[in-house]
Amino acid sequence: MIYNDILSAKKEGRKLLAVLLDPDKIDMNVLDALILKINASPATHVFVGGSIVQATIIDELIERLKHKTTLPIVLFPGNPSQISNRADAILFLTLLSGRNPDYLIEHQVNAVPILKQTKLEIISTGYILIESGTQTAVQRVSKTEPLARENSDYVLQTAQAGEFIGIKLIYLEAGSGAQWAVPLEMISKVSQNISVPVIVGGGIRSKKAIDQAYQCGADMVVIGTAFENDSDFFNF
Ligand code: 1GP
Repeated sequence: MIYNDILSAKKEGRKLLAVLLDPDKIDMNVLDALILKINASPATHVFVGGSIVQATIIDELIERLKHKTTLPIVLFPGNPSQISNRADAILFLTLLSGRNPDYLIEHQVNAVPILKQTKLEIISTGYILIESGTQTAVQRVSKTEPLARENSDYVLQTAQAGEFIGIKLIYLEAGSGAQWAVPLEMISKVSQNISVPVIVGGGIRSKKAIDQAYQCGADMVVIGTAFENDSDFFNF
């Protein structure tokens, strides 16, 4: 089970790295070469998702990934149309930082009949969007405001509320291509004061930034744009 492995990794201090593939941005003609690079990289998981993606492209992408990599494929969906039976698991997201009922419960309810047709492992995830300099796609699509960078106490309070509700992971998100990544001090505060694993993503563009996030307590780091822009990004 993917979640149990994330828990074991946290316990053992084994840091995890997810490569995020956005089907809208991937050039399917070079996919095989990209997968080879992912296999040669330190990545431990492949996340698949984006804000607007069509389901048919997702199925094809995952099918091809499954043939060429043994890494777990985890859906990171923007909405219920992005569910594919071919993946291994799904981050079942609740946008805890926002106050838009569609992203707090409406999409989740609509996803149930689709999920019931699949064997996907469902991993309940509290998704917390943090202000990152410019408006990001998540903000635009979800019509919600991110939480302030300066207020890590409130971010922690939000993560703790998620934990009390019963979520299994906290995802601190600056947004894809973010100008500023999640503040390191915020990662420390949250990871030291909750017991579920912490994923951090958005605007992380260097090995140094990955390592700093780990040192501050991130259990998993997500890399999207840096690998999209440079398929040799992981040659460090
Ligand atoms: C976005 O956290 C992910 O949801 C990854 O962000 O594209 O900035 O790496 P980047």
